[in-house]
Amino acid sequence: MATIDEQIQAIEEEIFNTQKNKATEHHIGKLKAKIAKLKAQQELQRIKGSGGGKGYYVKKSGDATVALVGYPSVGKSSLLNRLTGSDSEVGAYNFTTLEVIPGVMDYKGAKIQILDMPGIIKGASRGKGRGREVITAARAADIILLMGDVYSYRLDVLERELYDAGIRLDKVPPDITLSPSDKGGIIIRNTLPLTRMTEVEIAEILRAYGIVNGIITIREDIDTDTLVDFLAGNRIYVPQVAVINKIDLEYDNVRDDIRNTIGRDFIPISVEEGVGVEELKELIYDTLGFIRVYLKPQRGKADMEEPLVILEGSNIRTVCDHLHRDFVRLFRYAKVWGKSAKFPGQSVGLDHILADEDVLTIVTRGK
Ligand SMILES: Nc1nc2c(ncn2[C@@H]2O[C@H](COP(=O)(O)OP(=O)(O)O)[C@@H](O)[C@H]2O)c(=O)[nH]1
Ligand SMILES: [Mg+2]
Repeated sequence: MATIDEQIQAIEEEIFNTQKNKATEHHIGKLKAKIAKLKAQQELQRIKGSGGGKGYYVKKSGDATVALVGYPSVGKSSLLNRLTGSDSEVGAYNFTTLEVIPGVMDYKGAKIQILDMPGIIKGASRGKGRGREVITAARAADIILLMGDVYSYRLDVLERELYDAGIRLDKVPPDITLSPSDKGGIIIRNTLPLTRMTEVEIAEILRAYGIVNGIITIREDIDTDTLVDFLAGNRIYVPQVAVINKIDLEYDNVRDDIRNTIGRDFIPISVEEGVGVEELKELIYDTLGFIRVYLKPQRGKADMEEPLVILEGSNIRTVCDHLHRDFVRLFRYAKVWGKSAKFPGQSVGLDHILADEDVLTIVTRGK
């Protein structure tokens, strides 16, 4: 039997060789849906395949996690050591880092966990090298730091590996909603013209995912991949920061080539000489987006000197976890003053989302 890759290729050829007109639209839609389904199958195999072997589980510590993803020997371990003062083994040869090594960077009151990972190589998303472990850790990160150096700077290839593992960099989830129903077929509603997919294709892909009835509302000009991302539902959307290391070694000659190749902003750094490292810390901090929350004891004044620094979008539960693990268990309610409160001193629960400069009192049951 042909492999999934071969089957996909055969269908792609068939599409390529089919005249595109009204009469064949339905047929092509079906073929595209078939490809979408095969890709989904392939992914499932990958995920199952990664069930064996030892996966890395790095306990989250700190307020946010940054995963260093890069080729072997670009300076990931050196950077971790420079940012956090930890001691990750630095080697002059490939594959020095065999496991995920965490360190914590203290910056402007935030504790940011940095994960040094084994170098990623082509085929990582299919489990090559330590690919699986890297990808598991990367999926749990709040930021992915793509790292190359003046010799290995194909960050576009790294991004492709992450993409194939379901990780979407600097993207937001598709603006699509689906309300399934028992009958009535598939109804497509779009709030703007769709230029990249026909209704037939959309319906076929939905059917390939087992959806035969329901209303799908589409609010962007989607393509097949975006629709499949939505239907697969297991994609990770995460911001990225890119660096190119070792600019102390020839940089002027390769600068333009690097720019053209990676097609995104990056910070040129030299870990060895400490160039660009402060700028990188700042960018990591800004990209993560932190807010400050002031704690006020039940009786007494808020501590306006030392805010708690937490990630934007955090709720009261995050704060409780932060303070002490008993706080969630003993939690009764919290009172909030500031931008997130409907009125000063509003009583809220664990799921309440906080805003910058909120003042917060947590009321617990007596122990
Ligand atoms: N010239 C130069 N060498 C560096 C720099 N950063 C790291 N290295 C060297 O590159 C090699 C690989 O570094 P390492 O941190 O182990 O890379 P990793 O495999 O990505 O973790 C080591 O010999 C480092 O000393 C840099 O900024 N400039
Ligand atoms: Mg290393």
